[in-house]
Amino acid sequence: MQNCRVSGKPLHLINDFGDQPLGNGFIESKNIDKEYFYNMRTGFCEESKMFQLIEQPEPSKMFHENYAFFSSTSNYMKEHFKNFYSYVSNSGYLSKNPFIVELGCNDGILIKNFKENDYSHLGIEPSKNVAKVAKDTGINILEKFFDIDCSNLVKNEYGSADAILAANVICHIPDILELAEGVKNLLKPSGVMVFEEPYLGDVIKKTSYDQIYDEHVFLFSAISVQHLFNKVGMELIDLIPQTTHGGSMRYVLANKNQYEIKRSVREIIKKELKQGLDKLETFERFNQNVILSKNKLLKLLKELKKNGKKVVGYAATSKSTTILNYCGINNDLIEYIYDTTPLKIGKLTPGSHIPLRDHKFFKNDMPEYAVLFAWNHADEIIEKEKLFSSNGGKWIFFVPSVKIL
Ligand code: DWN
Repeated sequence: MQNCRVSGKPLHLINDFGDQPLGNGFIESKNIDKEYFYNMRTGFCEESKMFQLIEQPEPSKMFHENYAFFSSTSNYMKEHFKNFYSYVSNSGYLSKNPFIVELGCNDGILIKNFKENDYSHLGIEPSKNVAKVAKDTGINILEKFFDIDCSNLVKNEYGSADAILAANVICHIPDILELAEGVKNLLKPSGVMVFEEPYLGDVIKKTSYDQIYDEHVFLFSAISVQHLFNKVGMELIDLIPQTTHGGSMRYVLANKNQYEIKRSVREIIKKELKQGLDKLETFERFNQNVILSKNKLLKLLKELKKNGKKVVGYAATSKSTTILNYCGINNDLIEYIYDTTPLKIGKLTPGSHIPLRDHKFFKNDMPEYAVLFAWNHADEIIEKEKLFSSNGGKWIFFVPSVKIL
């Protein structure tokens, strides 16, 4: 069993999701006998307070020239990243001609805002296909995983950074100590690191266990991020909760004693202590809630099937892979899943092998029920698919609880 990636101490086992395929391992039917599985379990470290996967597939298995997730599929997220840009550019932390680096920039949804406003910038992205989309729009791209060597390369070729940014990326990096060292190495002494990720406090509160899959090695709290970056002489200077991805946190970090620490840091850490994000019992309770949630969803889908209802899924998210495989849901219970991503359409969902259909057919097929796997984009999707509801179609949610809308 892998020890904590921050403290090196043994982990306490929290969840056992059994054998799981890659969250984004959408597969052609001819390849299913070669499908890759690993044992997905989570653990909690009482020293670093880090909630993490115990084992994880090699990053190169997940992030490559056929990476299936393109960030710019959601209009809401495009707007969100414009606001992220405005926050950084007006933060007062940047020098006169700042150099901005984004880790894991995907198709450029965030960094394009810096490019369009003539900032000196660099996006670092290891998945070639999504990096190409960013490159084709004129964004400066380095196709690499970020580590110490990469931080030295960028420092030597471009200089030190005023700001290192990341969105839904840092929790994907297993060698998290090396990441923190690389950030420290690449930042100017007065530089800031600003990143946001799905927030552990929300995952626990909403039992959104689908945020756990191969790519998410960690689910962070302010307490665990503080502990991690303190190890390299950095500290949290601000924390800003976000509504994205079902509840995220924006972490702002700098070298120790460079900037005033905002009140939010004290207040949010206090809330986390009250929620018990530093306590093993909280995670043990979370596991009980995960089991209850699984049983309720399965019961509902089996009842609908028994009553002859047509049930489909909407949005083949990475998150849905955990739900489908852990609950044992296949195309007997969910006929199809509709999605917008050309690279996924025509394939099967990882492990559960439910066929993926172009979302354009959703309206014509007129199912009676649709499980909304992208519950984090609910407002955008429900608005887009108004016709489904007005024709009597019903959405099934499983976060924060299993219910029919
Ligand atoms: O951290 C990660 C997050 C940010 O994005 C990655 N590891 C991978 C990915 O996770 P996800 O797949 O769970 O992300 P989303 O944004 O919740 O879902 C994206 C999927 O949903 C895509 O397959 C497209 C689909 N979708 C759709 O079919 N119609 C999304 C929207 C907004 C829609 O209207």
